[in-house]
Amino acid sequence: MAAPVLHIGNKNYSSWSMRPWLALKWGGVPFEEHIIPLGGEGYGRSEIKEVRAVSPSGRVPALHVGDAVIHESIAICEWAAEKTPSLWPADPIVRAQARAVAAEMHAGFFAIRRDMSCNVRRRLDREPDWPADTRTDLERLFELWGGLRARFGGDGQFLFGPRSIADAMFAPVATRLRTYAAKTPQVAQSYCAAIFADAAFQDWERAAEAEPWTIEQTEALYR
Ligand SMILES: N[C@@H](CCC(=O)N[C@@H](CS)C(=O)NCC(=O)O)C(=O)O
Repeated sequence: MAAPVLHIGNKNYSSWSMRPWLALKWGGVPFEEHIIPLGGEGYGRSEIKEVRAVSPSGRVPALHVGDAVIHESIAICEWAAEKTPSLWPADPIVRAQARAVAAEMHAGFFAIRRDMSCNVRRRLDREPDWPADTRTDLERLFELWGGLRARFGGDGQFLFGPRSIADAMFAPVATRLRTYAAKTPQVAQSYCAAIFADAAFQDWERAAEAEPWTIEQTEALYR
């Protein structure tokens, strides 16, 4: 069978695409990627024609495996873990906790997602003055990362020690903290540094930096 194809958005802007892309890379699962530049006609309404053609939700990422289509970032990460179970922690209870925080990221942190739009290559000089709900999200994020590192980090550098899908889910958030110059506690800083030092993350980042496309509404934030 031909290699699965992961349809993704621009690497600079598509945080949801980064997550399964990292999980597949970390899991050593072979795949091809196909980038659909986001922005333009239909963007923000799940109505980009090229996305609709490959994804039933009108959103990327979507993984094509033979004639099956798997959409939703977390489902693609789970598919990667079917191939490479070590993408989740081995202990069933710890694994459930890793799934819980991955689900929390997938279903929550709305204010961070609203106010800190993913823009991998951008760097603000000064942190914006966040509304209360964004500050609450940031506090929860730092509490969550700090708690997991203290309880499960052990000798590893990631949330549950070695890299897991939980880290794939939070990796784009690390870039958002960097983009928007967010004041970050020490434990979160060293966690972000571990993400930024990861070889697969760096491949993604280099590609994001080299992309020719810009999404003006994201670039205009806090200008
Ligand atoms: N819940 C979806 C979210 C996917 C999503 O929102 N993707 C964005 C790109 S990061 C998208 O396709 N946007 C197209 C649009 O807004 O029209 C997932 O986890 O995969």
